[in-house]
Amino acid sequence: MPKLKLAYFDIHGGRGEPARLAMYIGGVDFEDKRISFRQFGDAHSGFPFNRVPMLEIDGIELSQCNAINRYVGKLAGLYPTDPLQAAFCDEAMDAVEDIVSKVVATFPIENETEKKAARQALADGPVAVYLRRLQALLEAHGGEYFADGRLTVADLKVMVWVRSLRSGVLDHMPQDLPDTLAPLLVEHLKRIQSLPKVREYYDRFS
Ligand SMILES: N[C@@H](CCC(=O)N[C@@H](CS)C(=O)NCC(=O)O)C(=O)O
Repeated sequence: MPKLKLAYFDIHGGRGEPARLAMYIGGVDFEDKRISFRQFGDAHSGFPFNRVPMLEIDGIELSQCNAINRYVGKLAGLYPTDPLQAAFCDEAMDAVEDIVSKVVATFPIENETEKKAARQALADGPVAVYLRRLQALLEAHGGEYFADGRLTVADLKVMVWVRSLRSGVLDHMPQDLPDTLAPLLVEHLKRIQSLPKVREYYDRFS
């Protein structure tokens, strides 16, 4: 097994969290390098594309969260071997990436009125579209998991996003959007969160 080090913010969410979770669940040994926003600010030019997450594999730097998710998913046994199931897994992960990028684009807005308008437009438009479509994908693939009829990195990525929407960390984004628009995603979230290894992972931080 290569020596792995994942660098990402010290938060329970975001683009690096699914890979951390996948490696924990799959018993893949890795160094969990958590960095503060300040440390990132000082050192961002040291990361590929000036961004995180970054996974070091025997010293080789790998960027792009879904590439990292696929790689660690394979090591952890949480990525389908069947090409079509792998495509379903990618579809869900890339959809989350689309919508996360749109939400993150509102972070730098300093004017509160403008931020509120931008977030409300997202809630009424793309966020609603992505929640509904992800729920439809879940249903189309049996209702329990996004691919392969079992837990994959896609479930972890969707779970992390839905949890962050419901957490209230995003000002002006109604927290109840997943519950009202995509209740099956909320059931999915609760199911994934109740898995023993996932509970164990989060218990370490409380
Ligand atoms: N396409 C990249 C996006 C990475 C990204 O934008 N990461 C954010 C944190 S979640 C970041 O490093 N932002 C710092 C910045 O924009 O300066 C990926 O999929 O990993």
